[in-house]
Amino acid sequence: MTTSRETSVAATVAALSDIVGPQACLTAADDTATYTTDYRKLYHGQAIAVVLPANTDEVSRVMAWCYQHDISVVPQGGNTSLMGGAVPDASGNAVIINLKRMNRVLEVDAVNDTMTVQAGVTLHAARAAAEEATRLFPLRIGSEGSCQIGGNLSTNAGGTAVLRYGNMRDLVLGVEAVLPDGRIYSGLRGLRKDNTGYDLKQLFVGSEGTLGIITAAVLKLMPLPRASSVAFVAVANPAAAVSLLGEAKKTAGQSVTAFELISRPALDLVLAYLGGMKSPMEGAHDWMVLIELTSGSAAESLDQTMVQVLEAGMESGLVLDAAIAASGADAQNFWRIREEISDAQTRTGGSIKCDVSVPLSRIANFIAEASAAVLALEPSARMVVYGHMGDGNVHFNPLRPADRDSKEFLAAHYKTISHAVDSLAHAAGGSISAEHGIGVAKRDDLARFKTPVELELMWQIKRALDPKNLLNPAKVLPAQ
Ligand code: 2HG
Ligand code: ZN
Repeated sequence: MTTSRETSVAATVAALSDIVGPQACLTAADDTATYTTDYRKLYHGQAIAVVLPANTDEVSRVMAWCYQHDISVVPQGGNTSLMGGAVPDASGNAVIINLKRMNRVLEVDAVNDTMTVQAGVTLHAARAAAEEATRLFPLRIGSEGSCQIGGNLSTNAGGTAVLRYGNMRDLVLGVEAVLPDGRIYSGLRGLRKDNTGYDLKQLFVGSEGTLGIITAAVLKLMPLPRASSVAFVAVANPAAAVSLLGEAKKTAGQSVTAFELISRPALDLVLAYLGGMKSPMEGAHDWMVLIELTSGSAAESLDQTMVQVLEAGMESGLVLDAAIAASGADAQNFWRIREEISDAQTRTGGSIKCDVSVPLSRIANFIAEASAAVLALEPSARMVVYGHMGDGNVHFNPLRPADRDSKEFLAAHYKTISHAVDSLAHAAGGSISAEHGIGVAKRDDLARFKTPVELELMWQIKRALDPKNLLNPAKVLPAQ
C-alpha cells in the first residue's frame, strides 16, 4: 500500500525530473549524501530530491512547481557554509537546488571592468577568468576551490582582502535571482551609478537564500597587483597589532591589503596539522600578524615600504620580530599557515566558533575580556584567536584542551562560551557574525542581539518575498 506522502514524493520527483532531466534529479541516498550534509559533517538533513538545474529557466520552473505544491526549497552552492545554512533539516520534506551545473563565465568586459558569471562558477574559476583578462576579482577565501559565487553572494562572504577591496556586497553590481514563486528578478546591470530607487540586488546579498536564489551576477574587477610584499610579524599584544596597522596605513596607504592576526595556539595547531611546515620566525611569540601590501604598479618597491613600517614598529616596541617573504614561495607558505587554521580546527574537533567583529578601537580590549571569560569557564581551553583584524573581525574559536574529548567539551561549554563571547562583542558595539552568516547555527542567538524593530523588519521583508515561508525555511530568521 502506498501512503499519500509517498504519492506526493513520487509526483514531485516525476515533475522535477521532467524539468531538469532524470540525470539531474537525484534521489538515491548514495547520490544525495554529499548535498544533505555540510562539509564539516556537523549538520545532517534529508531531502525529497537534489535537483541540478542547467539554467535560470529550469530554476524558475522548479521553484514555481514547488511553490504551487507548498514544498520547501533549500538553495545550495559549494556547501561550504560553517553555519549549516545550505543543508535541509531532517524532515525530508525539502528539495535541494544545487547550482553547480550553472558554471559558465558569461562575459568578461575588460573596458567596463566587470565580469558576468552564473552562480555555480567556483570562486577559483572566477578569479582565473579575471586573471586571463589581466584583472583581479579580489574576493579571497580558503574554500575558493569549492565555494561558488552564488553562495559567496548569498552569504556576503568576506575573507582576507576585505581591508582593501570590501566584501561581496561591495564587489557586486548586478544580480539575477529567482523568487520563491518562480518569477525572475533580472538585475544583471554593470553600472557603478544607478540611483533608480531601492537597491533590490542587495536584498539577495547576505540573505542566505531566504529571499530568492541568485542565478547570475555582474561582479567588479580590479587592476591585477604587479608588486607585493608579505611579512610575518611578532607583536607585543593585540593592542600593538592595532597600532601597527595604523602605522602601516600611514606609511603604505591603500597598499595595505591584508592584516591578519594569529595567536600562538592557532599557530601551534596549524603547524602540527601541516607537519613539515616551520614557523617563519625563530622563537615563540604569543601574538603574530600576517601583513600583505600590494600595488598595481610594478615600479613600487613594497619590500622597502614594509621594512619602513616594521622598523617604525620596532622602534616603538610594537614589533618583536619579523620575517619578510624573500620569494613567491615564501609568501605562499606564510599564507598557507594562515589559510589552513580553519581546517586544522575541523580536523582536531571541539572548536567553538565565534565569528565576531567590533570597532577596531575596541578590539584589543574585547580580546582580553573575552579570553578572560573563556578561561574562567575552562582554564585549559586553547585560545585559537585569529582572523581579519584589519576589518575588526576575529575568529574567536576556543578549542578543547588537548586531553579532552571533543563531544564532551562541546556539550559542556558550547552554549556558555559562545554566549559569553557574543555578549561581550555585542556590548562592545560589535556583531555576533561578522562574515559567516547566521544559517541555523546562530539563528536563535539572533533573537537576543537584534532589536524587536530589526527582527520585525526582517520578517516583513521575508513575508513580502516569500509569503509561504518555503525558501530556506528555519534559517537566519528566529522563529516568531
Ligand atoms: C577563515 O578566515 C575562515 O579562515 C574560517 O573565515 C574561519 O573556521 C573559521 O572559524
Ligand atoms: Zn574568516
